[in-house]
Amino acid sequence: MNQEFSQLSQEIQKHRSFAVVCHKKPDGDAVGCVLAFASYLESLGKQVQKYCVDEVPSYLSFLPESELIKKPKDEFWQNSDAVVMLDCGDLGMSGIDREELQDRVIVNIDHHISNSGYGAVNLVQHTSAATAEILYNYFEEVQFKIDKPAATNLLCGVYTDTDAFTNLGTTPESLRVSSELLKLGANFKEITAQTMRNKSVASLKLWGRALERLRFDAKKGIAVTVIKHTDFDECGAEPDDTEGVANLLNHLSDVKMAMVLRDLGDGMVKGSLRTTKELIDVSQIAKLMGGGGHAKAAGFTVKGKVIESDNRWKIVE
Ligand SMILES: [Mn+2]
Repeated sequence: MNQEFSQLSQEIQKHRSFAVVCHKKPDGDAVGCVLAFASYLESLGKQVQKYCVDEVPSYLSFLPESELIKKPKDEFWQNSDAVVMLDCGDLGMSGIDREELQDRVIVNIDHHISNSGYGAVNLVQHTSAATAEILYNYFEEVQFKIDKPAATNLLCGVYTDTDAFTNLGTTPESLRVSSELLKLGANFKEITAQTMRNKSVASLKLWGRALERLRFDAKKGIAVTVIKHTDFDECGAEPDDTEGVANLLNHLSDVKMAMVLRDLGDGMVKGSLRTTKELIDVSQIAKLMGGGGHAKAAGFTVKGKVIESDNRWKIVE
């Protein structure tokens, strides 16, 4: 067995009770992994509780047993032997106070390139499209029998982290794993319906405004649009619906970088940057603006307001 897998399996044998945690603002990979890994630990007769500092978003509530994910700080949390961190690039991503994590055995399973290996045991593979892909391979090695609910949970992770198998994270391995999970009975229909075909009329109205205001600088290859704070009320949309706009702009051809500027209405402007180009790292641009993020998706918040001049959007003081 691969050394990292056997270290993980040995570490798990040492403990009796586990808190299984994912990152704050959980996505499909985070929630799917918590549920799948908890079911694996339960199959070994361990005591398990699933945690996240934030609620599971409603579009992921179809995932089997997602309603059992709690906020940390209960008695089980205080007394569990080990904490399994899933899909957390660093301890901060979990949203849990560092002090609360001190002196605890931490098991770190993740695919973020920035992961520093903060656990007592680390299973970090940054070439994996999703943490769920790593879990699948681990389960195969330790011969954990993946049932239908676990297959759905894991496939949801790979499917959402690859943006429905369209982003550059998608590899032959992620497709192989997905194919195996389908064979095991993952509910693909439900996954696509809930995670991709899940838009509200309100969010599409918001997208309509953003598309109408889209400006394209052909020389620089940059597409920019604006969402005003009054749009949310007028469309009945939620601030979360803005993320969808940024991803939508990734579908434009001949665009090197797409940017959504959100006028927050309190003198601040929030920018979301996206690219699909292999050689472009938008986190560097976000950093120049005092923000940060990933190479393909990043953001910043600055003081100012957005105005239009010369058919372009500008942030002014
Ligand atoms: Mn992930």
